[in-house]
Amino acid sequence: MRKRTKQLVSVIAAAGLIGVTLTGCASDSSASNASASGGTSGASSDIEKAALATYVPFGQKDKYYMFASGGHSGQVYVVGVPSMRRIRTIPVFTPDPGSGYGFDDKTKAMLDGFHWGDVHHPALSETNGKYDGRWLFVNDNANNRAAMIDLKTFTTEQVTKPIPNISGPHCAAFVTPNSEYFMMPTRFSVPPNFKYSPLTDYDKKYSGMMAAMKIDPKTGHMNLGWELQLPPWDYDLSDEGKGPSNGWAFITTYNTEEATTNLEVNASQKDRDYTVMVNWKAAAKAAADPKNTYELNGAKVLDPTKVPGLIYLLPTPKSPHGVDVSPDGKYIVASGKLSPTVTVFSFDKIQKAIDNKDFAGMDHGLPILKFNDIKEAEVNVGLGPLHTQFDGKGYAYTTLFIDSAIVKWKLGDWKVVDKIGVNYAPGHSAASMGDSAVPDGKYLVSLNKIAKDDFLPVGPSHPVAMQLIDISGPKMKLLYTAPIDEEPHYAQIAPADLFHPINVYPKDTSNPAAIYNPKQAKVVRNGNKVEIWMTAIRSHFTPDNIQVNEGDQVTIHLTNLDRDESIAHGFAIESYDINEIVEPGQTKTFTFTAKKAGVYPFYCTNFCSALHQEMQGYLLVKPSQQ
Ligand code: CUK
Ligand code: CUA
Repeated sequence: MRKRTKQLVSVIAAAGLIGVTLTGCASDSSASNASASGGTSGASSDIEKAALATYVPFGQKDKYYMFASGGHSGQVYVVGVPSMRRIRTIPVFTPDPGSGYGFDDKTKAMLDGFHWGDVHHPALSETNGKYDGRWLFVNDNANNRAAMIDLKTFTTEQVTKPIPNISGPHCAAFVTPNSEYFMMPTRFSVPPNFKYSPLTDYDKKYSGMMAAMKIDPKTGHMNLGWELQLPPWDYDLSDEGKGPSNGWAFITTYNTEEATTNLEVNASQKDRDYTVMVNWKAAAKAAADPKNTYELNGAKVLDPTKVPGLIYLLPTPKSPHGVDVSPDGKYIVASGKLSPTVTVFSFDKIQKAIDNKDFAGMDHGLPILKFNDIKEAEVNVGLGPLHTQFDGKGYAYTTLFIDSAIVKWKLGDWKVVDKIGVNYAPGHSAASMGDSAVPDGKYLVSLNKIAKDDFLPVGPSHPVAMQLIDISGPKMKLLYTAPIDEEPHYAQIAPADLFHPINVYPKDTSNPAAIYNPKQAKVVRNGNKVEIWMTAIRSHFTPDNIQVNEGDQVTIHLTNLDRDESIAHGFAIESYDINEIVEPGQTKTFTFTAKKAGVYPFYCTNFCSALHQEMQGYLLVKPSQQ
């Protein structure tokens, strides 16, 4: 208890509150056990309460993992909630010497020469509409790729090759409720595979596309299943149906004006664009029959005008951005970024309208439903609504980009009940378990775009801010503001007990690259190819001197024999632009050409023991005789 009192004193001091009475704090249930609503009874001011509600003392852990996109950093951030401490950065589309990602043969091949990606929407794998803690999927808006992070190791296990025919899959991603698919609808309309066509041919030669990435239920690896051709519009975001609407996907459009220049004016002409509603289960079925698809750059593509019933258009005001399905699957909430309202559609009414075939007409051969038939409500939320989350208790939370606020409103009576200011300009927010069928209504994190005066200045560009909000009571309470690098567009938050990462890589005696005894270390030469099986263990590499000839192609299989968690070894060769990291028990293979003759020390880059500095050796590269 004594220790805890001290810790509490220091957090309160950190919050600038020295001098306040601490009676009751230390003997209360621990700060991190403070639920989002309670457990702060010893605190008197709001700041004090907020400090206690977010402080996680040494020896205790956060209650949730948050997985936030790293935007154009090409990474994913792992953040503990409620402390909001960043606990890991997972490189996905970007090389990272800190973990050796992109340096070994496997991850180098995964990155395939690319140096970055644009991660927007992380999506956890699901079973029965609930996060299952197995995998995290992300999109790359810039290079049309998808990636899978294995949550046993918190490392990227797959980066796909660019998917044909899609362009900037900003609209991704959602995972279907049983992780059947990771859907990647495109943002831009382009001629398939970027084939040159003048913009005057936009309406004929350009098209949108949704790629359905089939997820292997055992490994989490994705393969392109099929694609669905879409009209030449821009597509913004998507969400999957749940419960009654399971099997459907909802995708917002903008630029149904089909402008190719000056979009900020030309794509804002119409009062309504669409939410495109896709029957993905029917599409998957149809795609299985070859007579329904055509081949396009190696993809099986469905034309929705040839297979009726796959797509319906829901008129949606006005340049909608986000679309979110309520946890019970009954309502579809679309946010018109140029309108001060969100539009709520009733899935029930949509089904009735489809059954009655009561259409307002067709656009690009696709039936348009009548707005008034399917609209449940228009909720007056405020300026610049972008994205909506839910708490599972009947409330929705919409970010207002222009108002710099989050509004809470009630499903069913469609009234705003609370509003909280954030600093500044929130894009998405993420609620705890918010995209699942069972949000738990504890926390909401506002992912703000512009920080300005939140943190110590670090030059013209400030860190963006993530703000933790307690949503467990009737009023939202701001708890904490944390800086983060560019740029968490979106995040998902799941309870910590869902995840069981490994501590040590299991022995794999079937892996020809792995050896588990320094005595098995060897150097095998085959022409100008040199293959080295090497071990690392505190504090020695075997072998620690390597002799090769200038121009040799050198492959090193490095196994970390240490089996204690956290004992990783590094392997850097001076002047060779190589750094590898092997986790406990792990084997990695990396290849380089011994281009420079001479003597180059190699050494362990990861501090591993008191004799870490002794963990070194020499690469001797013999000059070629000329
Ligand atoms: S987006 Cu809407 S604010 Cu989901 Cu890429 Cu960034
Ligand atoms: Cu091994 Cu430092």
